[in-house]
Amino acid sequence: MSKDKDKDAQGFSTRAIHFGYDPASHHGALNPPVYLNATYTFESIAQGQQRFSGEAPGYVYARVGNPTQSVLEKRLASLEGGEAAVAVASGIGAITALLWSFLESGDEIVADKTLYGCTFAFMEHGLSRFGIKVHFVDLTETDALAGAVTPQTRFVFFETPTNPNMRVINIREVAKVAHAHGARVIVDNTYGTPYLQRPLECGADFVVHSMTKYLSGHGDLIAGAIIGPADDMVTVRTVGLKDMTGAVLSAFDSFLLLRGIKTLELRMGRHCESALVLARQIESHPQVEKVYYPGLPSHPQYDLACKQMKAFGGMIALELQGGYEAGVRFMDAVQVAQRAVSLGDAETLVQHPASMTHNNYTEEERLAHGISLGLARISVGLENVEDLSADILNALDQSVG
Ligand code: 4LM
Repeated sequence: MSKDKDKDAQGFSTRAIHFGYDPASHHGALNPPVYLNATYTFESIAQGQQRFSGEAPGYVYARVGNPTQSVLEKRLASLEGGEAAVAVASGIGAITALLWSFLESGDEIVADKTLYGCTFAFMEHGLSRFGIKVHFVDLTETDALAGAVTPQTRFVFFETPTNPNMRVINIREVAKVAHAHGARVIVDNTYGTPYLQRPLECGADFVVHSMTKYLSGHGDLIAGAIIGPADDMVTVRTVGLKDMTGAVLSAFDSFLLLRGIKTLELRMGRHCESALVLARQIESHPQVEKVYYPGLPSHPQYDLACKQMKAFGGMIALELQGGYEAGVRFMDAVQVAQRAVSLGDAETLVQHPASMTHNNYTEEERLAHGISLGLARISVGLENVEDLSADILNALDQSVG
């Protein structure tokens, strides 16, 4: 462990490839072995009792932890600059395990007005059934936060950039206001990834991820993570994960994530470069009404994005002049890009948020939360940018009715 602490000073990819694993302790195996165990043996009943009570270290049962998963958790904590991490079975599993660990009936949350559809459904329609109130405000206006926080506010929750409309929220400013009112800050860093931004270093208390996306990078698994203070992560593991959600990540998916994370820096570099090229081309296309990409000077939070993010990510949203019908024609016309939800894969993906990822908002909620019917979303993949550009520009030409 002390060896790993020294490694904190190493670069992002060096840590993404090595941190938290010592081959010498595993027969020299270059990659962490996949421990396919549901349960673990004890040398004596006394030893088992000590492990269960937390007096002695060691594994007891794989719903609580697994050695392959532990390597992944150490690596995630290092990359996000946090004390500890808990890996779980999905992004929604991460958000629910964290919140179920700490919330009580009567508590309140302030959340940004734009959230991934199932996160919104959990907060608006799920938590409200258990006496927890969620206030949705526009967190790009920090003043709105001060007006929504009450003595009952336990958490402030947001994505940045937001899914799907790419609003960028000032993590430092929100953390300042939240902390002044005794609330803790959770940032969903799925779009950003720890390579582009590290919310904990900007004052956030917790980071959550859908690791299904860029961290996996290959569209072959569903996973999530929570990163934060070590004592809180013990609570999340023993309450939110073990008892309240059971959302355990498999050892094999932990292995695949360790494999994917090794190339996160390389992949993000390519995603960001290609997305910036495409965003500029899309913005100057005559059929396009509006492009939402934080790397364009026309983006309302461009200056903030330049300061808060290392680059601007691989996600673009756009609205066409012909509205919804034109958007559908555009998405139906792509040939290299694939029509699918999810994001962060090698393949470029296009989808229609209003009817797909954000369809659990009612129409009124969707409009109130700033997600238009005509919005189309692109997750820019790793294909050659010339091919993507030809495909997207051709599809934009085809969007004319
Ligand atoms: C999608 N997103 O947008 P799991 N947080 C953010 C997300 O975008 C997602 C989740 C959490 C999409 C899924 C179909 C910012 C998911 C939830 O799907 O539970 O790993 O993550 O296309």
